Parts: sequence; C-alpha cells; structure tokens
Amino acid sequence: YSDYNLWDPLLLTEQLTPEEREIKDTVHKYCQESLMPRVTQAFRTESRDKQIFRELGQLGVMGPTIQGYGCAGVSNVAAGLISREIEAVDSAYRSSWSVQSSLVMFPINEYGTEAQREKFLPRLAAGELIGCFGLTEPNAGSDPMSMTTKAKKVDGGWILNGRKLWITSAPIADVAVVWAKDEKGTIRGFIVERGFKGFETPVIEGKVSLRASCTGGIELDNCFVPDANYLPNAEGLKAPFGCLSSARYGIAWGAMGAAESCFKIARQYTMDRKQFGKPLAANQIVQTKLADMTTDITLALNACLTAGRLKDQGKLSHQVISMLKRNNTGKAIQIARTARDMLGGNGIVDEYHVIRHVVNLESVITYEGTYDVHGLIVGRAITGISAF
Ligand code: TGC
Ligand code: FAD
Repeated sequence: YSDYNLWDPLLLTEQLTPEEREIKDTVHKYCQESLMPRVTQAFRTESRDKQIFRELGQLGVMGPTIQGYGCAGVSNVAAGLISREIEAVDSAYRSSWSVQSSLVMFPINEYGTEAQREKFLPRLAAGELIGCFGLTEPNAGSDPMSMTTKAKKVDGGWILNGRKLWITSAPIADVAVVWAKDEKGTIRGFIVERGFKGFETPVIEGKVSLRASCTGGIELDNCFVPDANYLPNAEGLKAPFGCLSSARYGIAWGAMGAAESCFKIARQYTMDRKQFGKPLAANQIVQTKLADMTTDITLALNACLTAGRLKDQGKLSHQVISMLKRNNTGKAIQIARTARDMLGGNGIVDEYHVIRHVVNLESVITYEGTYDVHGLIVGRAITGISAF
C-alpha cells in the first residue's frame, strides 16, 4: 500500500463519526468563507467585532459539549475539531470561542444553579451575551493561589474588591466569571454582570499578538454581587482549574489548526518559488523541514483524537491535558517560525498570514499555563515532587 494522504497521513478523518465529520465540514466552510476574508484587517485594526460571537452562536458551536440550554451536546472530539478549524484562521478567534465555551459556559453549567443556567447559558450559546473569565491578577499569574481579590459575605450577597489582568474579552463582556478569596481564604466563583456598580474593564493597549481579540483588566471596587450570582458548587482552586482543563484540551487541538495553516502555506510557497534555477522545495533542507512539520502535526492531532475519546469516557487526566497543551503549542510555534523563515522576506508580511500565526502563538504558549509550568505539572506527575 503506497497511497500517501498529504493532508491527513494517519487518516484521522476516517476515524471520526459521521456527525463529527459534518461538524468539521460546516465549521471549516464558515471559517474559510467568512472569517478568513476578515482576519487581516481585523488584526491590523485590532477590531473588536462582537458580530463574530453571534455568528458562532448561529453556527451552534458555543459551549458545544453542554447538553441542553441551546447547546449542541456533541462529543469532545467534535469540540476539538471546532477549535482546530477556528484557529486555522486565527488564534484570537479561537480564544474568544474558548473563553466563552470553556471558561464561562462550562463553570455556569458545572458549578451554577439551575436558575443561573437558564438565565445565562442560552444567551451565551447564541452569542447574544459575551463572557470573560477573571483568574489572573497583576501579581498572580502562574500562581493563581496567591490572588488577592477578596469576596466578603454581606446580607443578600458579596462585596468584591480586587484587580484582574490579562482577561480575554473583558472590555466587551456582558458577564464575567470572577474568582476571589472569601474571608477564610477559600476561592469562590461569581458571575459579575455589566452594569454592576464598581465593575470596570479597561482595555490593554499595544498588544502585538492576538490583535483580533480584545484583552483587558477587571477592576472591582466594592462591587456588590447578589447571592443569585454566586456559584454555589465551586470551592477551592480546583473549580477554576476544572475550567482550565476544558480550555487547555481545546487549545491542544486549536494550536495544530494554526500549525496546519502554516505548513500548507510553506509547502505551496516553496513549490512555487524558484531560486538557483529550481523550486525551493527541490532542496533537501526544505523537504526535511516540511517532513518535520507534517510529522509533528500528524502525531499531535492523533494524540488529540485519543485524548478526546478518553475525555468522553471520563478517563483523561489533567496531567495528560498539560502534556498535550505543552507539546502542541510548543510544536505549533516552532512550525510557524520555520514556515516564516521559508517564506523569506514575504514571511513578515501579513497577507501571507504566517507571521500573524507566529505572534499569536506567542500568547498561546503563555496563557492557560505557560510552556514551562505545564512541564512542571508533568514533572510532578512523574516524580511526585512539586517543583513550583
Ligand atoms: P494544585 O495543588 O496542583 O491543585 C489544587 C487543586 O486543584 C486540582 N487541580 C485540577 N483540577 C482540575 N483540572 C486541573 N487542571 C487541575 N489542576 C489541579 C488539584 O487536584 C487540587 O485539588 P484538591 O482536591 O487536592 O484541592 O495547586 P497548585 O497551587 O500547586 O497549582 C500549581 C499550578 C502551577 C499547577 C497551577 O497553579 C497552574 O496551573 N498555574 C497556571 C495558571 C493558569 O493556567 N492560568 C490560566 C488563567 S486563564 C487563561 O489564561 C485564559 S486564556 C484563554 C484564551 O484566551 O484562550
Ligand atoms: P508569570 O507567572 O510571571 O511567568 C513568567 C515566566 O516565569 C514564564 O516563563 C513562566 O513559565 C516562568 N515561571 C513562573 N513560575 C515558574 C516556576 N515555578 N518555575 C519556572 N518558571 C516559572 N488569564 C485569565 O485569568 N483570563 C483570561 O482570559 C486570560 N487571557 C489571556 C490572554 C492573553 C493574550 C494573555 C497573554 C494572557 C491571558 N491570561 C488570562 C493570563 C495568562 O494565563 C497568564 O499570562 C499566564 O498564566 C502566565 O502568567 P504571567 O503572565 O503572570 O507570567
């Protein structure tokens, strides 16, 4: 047997269910026909286009694994395929989708009351409401347990004080899932709504990465949050970490979408461009670079597929998610940088897209736990010793 499937060497697509294949094709079509033509301009102008949330809502991909409340209730593999297709266009669009799905809808569904689910999930699923997730603080990034945002219990609710930083979608969000310590130092979760007094969300200016999504801070100044907006089933750091596990799994797939785009562009470019009287692709060094790229992508995606099937069975440990988030974002940025080099001078121009993926992936290896922090999580799983 000698057939080589250029874009899918291990025949991942054949291992999908008919429903997963249909989802992949539908999302691919929307991303390529609707997001792709807008992305270069969105990146140049740092566009904060809320319409994209509604479009993703209409497509039915928000909070895709949640059953009911206007969500599709599909498999974890289908969710991964959605992430991969969106990030093939731009990591910022995938970021907006991830935060809404994994970091806002997931905690409301997992840790919220029935009334909270009914109030927020259908509108978040439709993209009518935009959500953000506030864990990181100016002095608590890799170590969220050191957060200083406080929640004080008062009659009928809680008073929140503190500051969150690096919060995707915060400046345009209608609701924020915010994490704060109660008076005993236990981490609690709250749904803070736009319009609550003492809730501000300044924009972070000057980002060179993820310019098609909006990032900001959350400032809580004696902000009163009623009991109705307290997440009763979230207690301790494992509650926000549960959300992170869902988002990190999606990023493992998504980063490979960006890597695949860079690989496709680099292959075409080196086939078309001639130097020294022959296509660049005729050089051994160029061919082995392409071989390395597709090898890494193929292995990473097949690991994602296995992980997704395990996640559906409740057998995917968060340490393995760390392994994949670390490996796949690390490989994706290497692939993007190599592709950038293979395009020569054109590699730095946004119309060739590769440089946009490079700078975006600089955020993707940092957020949701940095490359090294995930190495330490796996290291702790191997040795039983915490090196943090
Ligand atoms: P540790 O003792 O490890 O854990 C405390 C409790 O949580 C449990 N746990 C998890 N549960 C579910 N999923 C996970 N991934 C979990 N990780 C830990 C753990 O079992 C324990 O439970 P229990 O019952 O024993 O209490 O806590 P630690 O303080 O030692 O953790 C250290 C470390 C480094 C692992 C952790 O702090 C960490 O992961 N740091 C990275 C911070 C991070 O990822 N921040 C992300 C912010 S959100 C974001 O970046 C969004 S970007 C989104 C976008 O735009 O796409
Ligand atoms: P630090 O923790 O200060 O780390 C700096 C460096 O030190 C890194 O290289 C790190 O690996 C290293 N380091 C840290 N500790 C150790 C150690 N023990 N051993 C060895 N090396 C170590 N957060 C949210 O809550 N919500 C969001 O929506 C969100 N969106 C984001 C969007 C963007 C674009 C970015 C860039 C970040 C976002 N974040 C968000 C924050 C993100 O999760 C943090 O930036 C990340 O966790 C790292 O924290 P830090 O930036 O404070 O870096």
